[in-house]
Amino acid sequence: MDHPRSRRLMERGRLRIPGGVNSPVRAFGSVGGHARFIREAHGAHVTDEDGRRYIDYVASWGAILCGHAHPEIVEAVSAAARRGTSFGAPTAAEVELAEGVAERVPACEMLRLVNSGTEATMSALRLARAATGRARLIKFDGCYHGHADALLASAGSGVATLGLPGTQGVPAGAVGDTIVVAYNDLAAVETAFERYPGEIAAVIVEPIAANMGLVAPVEGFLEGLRALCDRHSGLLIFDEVICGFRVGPGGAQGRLGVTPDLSAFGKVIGGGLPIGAYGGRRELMEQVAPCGGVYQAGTLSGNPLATAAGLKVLELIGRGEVFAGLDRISRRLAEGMIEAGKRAGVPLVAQSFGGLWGYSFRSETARDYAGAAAADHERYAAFFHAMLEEGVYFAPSGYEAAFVTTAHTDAEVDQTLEAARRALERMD
Ligand code: HOZ
Repeated sequence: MDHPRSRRLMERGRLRIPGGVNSPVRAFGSVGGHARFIREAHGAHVTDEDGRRYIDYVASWGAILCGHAHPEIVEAVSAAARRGTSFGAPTAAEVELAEGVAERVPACEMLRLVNSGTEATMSALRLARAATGRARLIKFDGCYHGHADALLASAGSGVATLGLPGTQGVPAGAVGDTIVVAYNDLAAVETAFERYPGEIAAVIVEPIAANMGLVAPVEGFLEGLRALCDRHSGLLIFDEVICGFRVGPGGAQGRLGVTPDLSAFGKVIGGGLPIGAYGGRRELMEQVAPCGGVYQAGTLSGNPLATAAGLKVLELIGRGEVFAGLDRISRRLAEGMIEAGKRAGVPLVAQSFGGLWGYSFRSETARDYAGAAAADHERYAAFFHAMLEEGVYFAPSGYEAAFVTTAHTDAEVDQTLEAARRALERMD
């Protein structure tokens, strides 16, 4: 099926915007074909410029938890806009949002709002380095923590999608203190701590990895990281930009029962508007300027539209059994996909946590980047296009996760699984 308006927009976009997109994965580079330009989105659906409507499992890469254009969020943002879109001065809503997060995530006694997940992880790392007086950092192969230089070593998401060995423009010195080990490999973390005694400031981890497809922590992994950080006086940073307030009301740390020293958030807490946040214990956060000497600032930080949306999301997830509902819907999808794979004789694994789920074309669940990379990404591309034709919009890369919102119902699940069965049965 042709998409002339999207096609023309892409051609025009490419003349003025690198690749025609403002974030690389959106260009459909690894799945082929051309991106769909989205005109509008409501509930569980997005509609492209050619008028085709899709069930959406991208959900703005996890930023949308309550469905697109949720009327109460739209109203909260509209009301905030009528009062002014940016003041560059503190507002009541910023205090309320910090209080709202602290109430739900006790490890975040204090919180600093920024504009993106990248800013949140970058700032948390700066704080960890200052607080420990150490420079080195351990990160995991395939985890993506935004595009700050020090964190762009062996990153997942777009870096993995494009198969970039490293990122041009990042000098060796910027990643010289970044130690990369395999996800779920506690022994490698221990070895790194022993190799650099007293030098490792922090271990940064996605507690549920969602930038190499979906890779769950094996039992004991996060607890082991906690213990190693304690033993070696390093800080544990949870990057909850994707999983925060998506897998449970207390973040992934609440659901998984492991408490980090610092946490980074984004996406859900902005209700679809640009936001990020990092937080932790008072004695750590008070090292951030103006209380302490760790400088970090931003003109639009704590933006009134983003905080209005974020506060409304926190209110909405406080009503009723939101996460039980998300768990049920995403479990149905994951189990249904596994079943569809079996019926079609296609190796397929899938798993789910609240509003986060994922599937991958391989016969065993991946536990690290090597496993995620070994999946059949060509098959992912073929399935992705078959599903697009069926009216289902997944991420245009097998290195991303899938999302559901509170607007996804059994009807969307049924439709998706029927489409998946047809698409898989057509595959060899
Ligand atoms: N690669 C990011 C998601 N893991 C952002 C993708 C986008 O916004 O295009």
